[in-house]
Amino acid sequence: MKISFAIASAALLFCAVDAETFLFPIPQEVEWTGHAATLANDFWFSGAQNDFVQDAASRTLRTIRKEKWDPVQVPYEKPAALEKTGALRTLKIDVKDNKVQLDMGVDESYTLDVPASGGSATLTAPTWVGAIRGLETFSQLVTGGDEPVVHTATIKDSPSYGHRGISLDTARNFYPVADLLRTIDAMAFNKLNVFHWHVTDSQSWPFVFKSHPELSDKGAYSKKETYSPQDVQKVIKYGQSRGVRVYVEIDMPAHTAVIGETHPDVMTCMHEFWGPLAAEPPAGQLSPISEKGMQLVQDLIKEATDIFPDSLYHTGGDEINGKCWELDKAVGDYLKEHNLTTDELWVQWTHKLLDYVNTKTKKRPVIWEDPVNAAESTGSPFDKNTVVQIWNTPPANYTSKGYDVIVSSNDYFYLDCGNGGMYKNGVQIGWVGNDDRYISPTQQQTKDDAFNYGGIGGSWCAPYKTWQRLYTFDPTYGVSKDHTGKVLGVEMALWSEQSGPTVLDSKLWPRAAAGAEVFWSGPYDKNNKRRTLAQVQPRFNDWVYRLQERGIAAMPNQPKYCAKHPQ
Ligand code: CP6
Repeated sequence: MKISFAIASAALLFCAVDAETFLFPIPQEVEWTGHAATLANDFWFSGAQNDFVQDAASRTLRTIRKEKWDPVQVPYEKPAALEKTGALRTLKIDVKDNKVQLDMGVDESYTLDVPASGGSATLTAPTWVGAIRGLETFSQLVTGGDEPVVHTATIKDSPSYGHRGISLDTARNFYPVADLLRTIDAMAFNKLNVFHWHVTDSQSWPFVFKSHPELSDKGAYSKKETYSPQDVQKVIKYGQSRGVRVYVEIDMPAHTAVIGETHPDVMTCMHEFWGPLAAEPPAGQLSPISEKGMQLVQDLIKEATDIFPDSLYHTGGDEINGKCWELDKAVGDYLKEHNLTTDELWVQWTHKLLDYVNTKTKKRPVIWEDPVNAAESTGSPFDKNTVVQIWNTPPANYTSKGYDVIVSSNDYFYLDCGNGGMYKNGVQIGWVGNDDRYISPTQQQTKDDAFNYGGIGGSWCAPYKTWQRLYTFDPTYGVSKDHTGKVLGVEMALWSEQSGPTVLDSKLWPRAAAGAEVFWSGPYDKNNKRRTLAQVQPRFNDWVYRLQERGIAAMPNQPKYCAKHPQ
């Protein structure tokens, strides 16, 4: 008994070479059987109790019937060399909880058992969301194009981080709904699960609010470049059925100049000369002392939080400009009268906004790190229920103060880097590498990888963030052991000053896939070793072809020559 067990597991080990894994992101545990099953003509799924799972099953079937894909660079055994052991007829789906809300903390784990003998496979998951992740993996087990085979294996999988997102700015340039939906598809292929919709900014207001239609009437680039309530529902539902949460950010009090087109009385510093007054033109910031302004803010939050089912709501809060308020007559007088600094006034205003979210909506607020920093340094910290989205500083800054965080370090995850500097009226408005900081001092452990693989350059947007650079990130780097749970996850950001629908896919993919693997599979392997770039490279190259095959216009990683001559 013992001996035959030992032989069996030795055989399993023999077949379970890492190199055979062409799955992406790599599952936590895979045991290959070394056999492939053919796909029966009448292959079908059974047991799906939930509409989303049924939809996912139909999509999976379409994908595996249509897809013409074989790994070319990952060394693997071609099906002909494997002993084909029969046809796979069914995938039995067994889900415990078909009703759970798609939300923070939902269990996404699954077990997929595709027996060497074919016949019937099983996908077991505690929740329907896990089943959707498992179906994605199942689709990836199929190779062979016209004569598809299923590589048989037992897979146990679960995410390393619960919040694995992409944040998209749809205000600087507009993206049609179809582009958002395709992005959600690609996210689901990569097991990403949060779409952070940065839907408004100073330059345009595409989101149609029923309570304030004037904002998009006057503030959208055009009537066409808006998101109607129906559009928004479509995006939310599309995400839901793919296990992708959609949550929204209405950025305030900065990044709001466009509100001035219809509500000039609640704004400050709406000046043509924007240089010292805003991070980029146009200038204009909500007044922190206007009661009408606070009422407008609350109307918008009320409506936005009613529309989006997710339990997170993003309150924005980044990049406020103190001068903008100091130079405003009413605000300037107020500051003097109450003996306040602009930071203190900003923090007071933000407390009001967060109180509103906490008491009048059922949401948990997310906020950019800037106001949290101001709140902590002025001795008026926010409720620790507030989630901090970090873009500038190390996560430990906030985890050590008791906050949960979402990490979006700009020197790893800002994917927008585009056409070099932008100029207005002869003044450079950023987006060019102008200092020689090559990598965050908080991320020294990845410096060698960055050097070796071309991650050197300036700051902010520049340099272009290579997939290798994203891949070398550890979300909990520098966070003390007992605080790692405070890192809820990571978001990669596509700001759109120099991005738009024509470049959406190629800016996101395949780089966001590199991040996706780190967030799902974790930066470390089973032996607690860093997954190296050399290990992942062939599998990543293959995955790019598969994404392209599935209709994502991912940027090529290499000449096709390399795929034809893999060694
Ligand atoms: N827009 C908004 C932006 C940025 C932020 N907020 C941004 C800042 C610096 C860089 C890239 C983007 N364009 N609303 C900061 C979170 Cl390098």
